[in-house]
Amino acid sequence: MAVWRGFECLFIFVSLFALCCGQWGWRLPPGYACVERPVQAICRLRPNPTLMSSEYRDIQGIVIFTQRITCFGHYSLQVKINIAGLPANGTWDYHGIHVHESGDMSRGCESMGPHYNPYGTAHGSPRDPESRRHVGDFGNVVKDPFGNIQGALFDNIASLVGRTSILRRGVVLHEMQDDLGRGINRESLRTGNAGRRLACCVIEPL
Ligand SMILES: *[C@@H]1O[C@H](CO)[C@@H](O)[C@H](O)[C@H]1NC(C)=O
Ligand SMILES: [Cu+2]
Ligand SMILES: [Zn+2]
Repeated sequence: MAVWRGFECLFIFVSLFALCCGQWGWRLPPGYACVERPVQAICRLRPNPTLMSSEYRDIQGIVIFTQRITCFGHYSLQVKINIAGLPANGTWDYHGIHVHESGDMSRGCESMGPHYNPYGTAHGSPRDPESRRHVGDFGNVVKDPFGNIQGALFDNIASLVGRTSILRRGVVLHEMQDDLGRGINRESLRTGNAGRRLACCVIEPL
């Protein structure tokens, strides 16, 4: 009986510890209850005003971020992308899309800075490990022949919570395909040669 009581106590102790202190160094933002809940954010894409070419002036879009948070940490970030108004020129085209460092749109998409890169790593693919990509590297989305982009992706590195949160930073849609760090020049490991910034927005909590 005494032995069984011991195990029971240990079990209860371990359960309580897991419930209250299970975040293992990851601190819950203030006001967050220790229950699973979704956190959401939204970004409303607008055409880059500093871009001179008229073919990209009608871009409109929404990016919705959803992430489930528990006291043990967070689940991967779901990113839903819905964009219209790109050239309806009959071709399928890849366009790089990233989270950039700053939510500053005072000079259009140019003031949003480089890819969000809190760990000082090289540019890469969203499927690369944390040490070989930027936090902001979402890779490419595909534009259909009618000028629409519809997609959803999951990311295990970018997050809406914690010290390296992407909240209030920028989303930038590019003119060219992101080479995911596999290009032949130095720029490949900085920007993926994704070219000009067509549209952008600030990630706002929802
Ligand atoms: C079609 O539009 C895309 C931009 O989405 C552009 O990159 C591509 O060069 C255009 N293709 C043609 C054939 O004009
Ligand atoms: Cu970018
Ligand atoms: Zn990058």
